[in-house]
Amino acid sequence: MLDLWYTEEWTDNCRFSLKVKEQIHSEQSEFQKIDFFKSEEFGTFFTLDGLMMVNEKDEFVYHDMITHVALATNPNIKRVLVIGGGDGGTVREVTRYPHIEKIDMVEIDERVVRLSQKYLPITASKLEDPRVTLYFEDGLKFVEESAEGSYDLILVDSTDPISVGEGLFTTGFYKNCYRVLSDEGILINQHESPYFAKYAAEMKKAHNKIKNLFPVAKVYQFHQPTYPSGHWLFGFASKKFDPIADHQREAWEKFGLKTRYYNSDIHTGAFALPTFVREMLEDV
Ligand code: AAT
Repeated sequence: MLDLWYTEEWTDNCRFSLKVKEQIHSEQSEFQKIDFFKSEEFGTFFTLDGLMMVNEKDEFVYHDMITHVALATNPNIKRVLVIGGGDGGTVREVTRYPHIEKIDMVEIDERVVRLSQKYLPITASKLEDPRVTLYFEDGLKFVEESAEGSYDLILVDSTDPISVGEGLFTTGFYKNCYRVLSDEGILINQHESPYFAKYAAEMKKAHNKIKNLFPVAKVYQFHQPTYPSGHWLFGFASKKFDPIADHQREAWEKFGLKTRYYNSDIHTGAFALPTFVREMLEDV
C-alpha cells in the first residue's frame, strides 16, 4: 500500500510533511476548503485552504497561550469575545474560569465548528457551556456593531491574513477592538511568525498598527511544532495593563488550573524575545 502524506508549503523552498493514516473529511465551504485527517504523530488534525489549523497533539500549546496570559494579567476579566477559533479550543480554556460570566464566539464559518464538534471533541467540548453564545458571522463586522466597552478581553484566534482572515489584521478592525474593550481591556491576537520572511512581514505590519492604537503593545512567543518554523507569536495589547509589570502570579495560581504548557515562569519568559525579533519590532 502507498503511504499517504499531508504536505504544507511553509515557503517556496521549505515543506512540512506528516504521514496520514486516513483523510476523514473534505469539503469546500462557502468560505474555504476544509480537510480533516488522522495521523499517527499528531492525531486528528484539520487544515483550511491547505494550512494546518489544529491537531490533537500540540493544540494545548496554542490554546493555553492565547488564554492564560491575559487572565494572569487581569484576573478580573468577566466578558470575553473570541473571534475565529471555530475548533473551540480557545473557548474551552476560557470556560475553565468559573468567574467569567459571558463568552461570545464569532466564527465566520459554521462548518468549521460543526466538523470540529464531530471530529475534534478534544477542542470543541465546551462550546455548549451556558455562558457561551456562538455567532456565525464576520468578526470584522461584529466588532463594528458591538457597543463601546462591552468586553474585558478580545481573543483573536484567526487564520493568517489571507482570504477571510485578512480583515482581522486591519487598522479598522483594531480600532474597533479598542472601542469595544473596557478601560481595563486586553486584546490578544494571532500574530504570525518572526522566522520566515513572508510571515515576518505580516507580523511587523500587525504590530505597527496595534502599537499606534494601544498604549501597551507587546508580542510573546511559544513553540508550535506544526506551524511554519515552529516559532509563533501572539500579540498582547492593552489600554492599561502591562503583562510583566502587572503580572498577577499569585492570583492566577489561586485559580488552581492544571495547564500543560502555560505556567507563571513561562508567562515571564514568553515576553523575553530573541534579538532578531526585538530588532524587527523596533524597526516598525
Ligand atoms: N484555534 C486555532 C485555530 C485557528 S482557526 C481560525 C478560525 O478563524 C477559522 O475557523 C476561520 O474560519 C476563522 N476566521 C477566519 N476569518 C474570520 C473572520 N473574518 N471572522 C471570524 N472568523 C474568522 C487559528 C489558526 C492559526 C493558524 C496560524 N498559521
